[in-house]
Amino acid sequence: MMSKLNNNLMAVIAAGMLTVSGASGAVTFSDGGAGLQGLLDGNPNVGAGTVDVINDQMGDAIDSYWNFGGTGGSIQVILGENSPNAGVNSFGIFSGSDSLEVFIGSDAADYKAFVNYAGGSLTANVFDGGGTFVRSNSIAWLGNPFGFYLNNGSDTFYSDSTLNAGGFDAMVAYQDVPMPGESILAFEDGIAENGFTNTDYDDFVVMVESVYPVSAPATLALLGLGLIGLGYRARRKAAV
Ligand SMILES: [Ca+2]
Ligand SMILES: [Ca+2]
Repeated sequence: MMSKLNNNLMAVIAAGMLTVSGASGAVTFSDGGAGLQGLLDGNPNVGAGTVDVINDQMGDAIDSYWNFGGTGGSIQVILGENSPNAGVNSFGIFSGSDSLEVFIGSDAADYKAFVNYAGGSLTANVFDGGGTFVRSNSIAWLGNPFGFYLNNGSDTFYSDSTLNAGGFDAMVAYQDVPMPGESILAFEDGIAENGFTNTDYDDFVVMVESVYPVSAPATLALLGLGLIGLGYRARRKAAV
């Protein structure tokens, strides 16, 4: 009886560790991170040395879904696009089957979008680098939480890796850089370029503000249960 209980606990521990390990794995850059690092270091909104593209990664379990801050608004700035798809890339927010396009291919780096959720509607107001209003886009919206997507004209990549072909991690995120409340989202649109062989994650990069990643309570609960199980196992062995 006790042996069977231990076996069950160990199975839970293994499942929990697999979940945590797979979910928190960092993306691997085909260029060692040089492309994205250079883009961020060279952008005045970020600044050289502010972000370490390898060590500052938020982790895939954390960057899948997001909430608006208390004000219900967010500001988004295009930091750069290093992709042959830059002219057609479309970036936006999704929740379930709903989606709101924020930036389109003709938008230049330094464009900004103010996204507001009010009265059951989500609205993106887009401005050019000089602060001139460009357009507004609005849809009915059920609210938090939401994910981010990038469409390259033929394929759509989601911040939730489980929605991507092969579970591909198409977006790496960095939090609290350079200011608290700001995050950087860096997309890979490599399917159209070279299959998955080009993973430089500098194809579409934006800074977001006043949006916060949703934690992963299910994953943390599994880890907690696993740790409890390990402690129990250790005591049993010590007793013998
Ligand atoms: Ca990710
Ligand atoms: Ca790429």
